[in-house]
Amino acid sequence: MPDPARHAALCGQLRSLIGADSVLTDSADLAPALVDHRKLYQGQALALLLPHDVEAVSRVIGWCNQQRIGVVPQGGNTGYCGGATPDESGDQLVLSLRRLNRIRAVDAENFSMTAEAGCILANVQQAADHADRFFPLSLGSEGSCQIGGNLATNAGGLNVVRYGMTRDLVLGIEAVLPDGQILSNLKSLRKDNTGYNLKSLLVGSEGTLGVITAATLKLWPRMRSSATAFIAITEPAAAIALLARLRATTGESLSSFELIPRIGIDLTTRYIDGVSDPFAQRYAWYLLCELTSAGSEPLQDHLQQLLADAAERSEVLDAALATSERVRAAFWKLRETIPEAQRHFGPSLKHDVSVPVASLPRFIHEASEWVREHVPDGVLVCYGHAGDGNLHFNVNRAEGAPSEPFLARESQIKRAIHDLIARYDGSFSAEHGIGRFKREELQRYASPAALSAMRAIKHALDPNGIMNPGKLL
Ligand code: FAD
Ligand code: 2HG
Ligand code: ZN
Repeated sequence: MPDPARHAALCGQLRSLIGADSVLTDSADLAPALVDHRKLYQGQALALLLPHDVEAVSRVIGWCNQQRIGVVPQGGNTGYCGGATPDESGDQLVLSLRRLNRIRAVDAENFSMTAEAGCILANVQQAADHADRFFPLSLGSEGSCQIGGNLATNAGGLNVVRYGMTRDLVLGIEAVLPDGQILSNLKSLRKDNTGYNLKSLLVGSEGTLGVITAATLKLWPRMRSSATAFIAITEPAAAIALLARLRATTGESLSSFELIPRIGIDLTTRYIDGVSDPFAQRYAWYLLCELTSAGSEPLQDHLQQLLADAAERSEVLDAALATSERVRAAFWKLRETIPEAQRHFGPSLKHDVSVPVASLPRFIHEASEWVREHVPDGVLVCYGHAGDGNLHFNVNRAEGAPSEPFLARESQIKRAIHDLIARYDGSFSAEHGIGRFKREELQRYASPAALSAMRAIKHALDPNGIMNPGKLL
């Protein structure tokens, strides 16, 4: 049971530690921070903390460690696994990074930038652009997720096929460790083999090993030419054949390769304003593919030639090349709003899975057959980052079907899909992380050696278990 007198005393101490304006306890202020983006979890909290700088974060975490109070770091709260939501006890603190939102430096010559954790991803991209540089991390949530949240989840997104996940985009990190110490390593070095790689350990640790407060990020030259195509294909196997040829012939310029099913177009054209089908005819599967370059290669000609060859092999059925920035943006809007359209359509079960790229068609076939046979009240909405072997193998409730019996079978459906993924040597969490949502999955599918190493790391850095308790492990 929460003890109001104790809570009031603790909040009083917090106010003297980081300032009264940084400790919110009013229920209206707290409400948005207590529920996750998918509305799977509704938590309670002692207070919402809004520190102004890394020193204040350090004071709070050191104090929480002494008091044995759990802290839940929160970025843009767009995560899919309930990682940024406090538990139901009302004893935890939510620590929002939103006031740490300064771009500290952009070094165009060194192709690097130092940004505080609370910077919105779109603002980081924009700051790079202003310096004639490019920061490649791109997600549908980029207008609200924070770079600290991207680092903490090791976010993937739309450009991984070329640039890698968030971990591959980081040169240095600043973080507050669970005992309150500030780990400050914002060096912008490309080479630095000095001991264990703490930066890589903190990236993807989902707030369980410390609070990321800033990072030095890699930048690339600004892209000057691009070729974007919306392509209708016969089947997923054609996507993988085309992917291999694109990679082999375009060198490094392939930056996105997204698979979209027919239902992705049906849902977005139905629910999202301004989305239209690029073709007059209906097809079963589509690709959204983009080549980019900092130089002036004739990417459009190259892509057109490749698509013509693929059409001769009967892999490609139709293709629309973006002839203007407006058309390109429309293609991307269709892809990026599939999650939102899915939400309008009704409840869904999400499976963020990956398999080796070459196994993708076989997995889609086998898993789709399973869904067809075993989930008659569900509709498969399977799309994603095919260039990385990452599918959002989601199942929506079929129109008109009752929600309750559909949702009641979530764990049975999840088990079947994740067991199949394990047989493919795949991952049950390709890019969204573990949080609270996939904790049991980690226990089931991770090897005993991996689990005991993870527990040992957690215990060594956070012996009192104050950082994001109940998440990941
Ligand atoms: P939050 O949701 O606030 O937090 C996520 C986790 O990180 C929590 O465990 C939290 O405790 C921890 N955390 C946050 N900030 C810090 C910090 N500074 N220090 C330590 N821990 C911290 N994800 C992808 O990978 N690829 C996609 O393509 C993608 N597309 C999306 C599209 C939409 C429309 C939406 C809604 C989400 C999408 N996501 C995607 C999921 C989500 O946006 C990412 O996981 C994102 O990286 C989360 O960032 P955030 O700032 O919202 O973090
Ligand atoms: C995407 O790729 C996101 O659009 C969200 O990762 C996926 O909602 C989903 O399942
Ligand atoms: Zn995704």
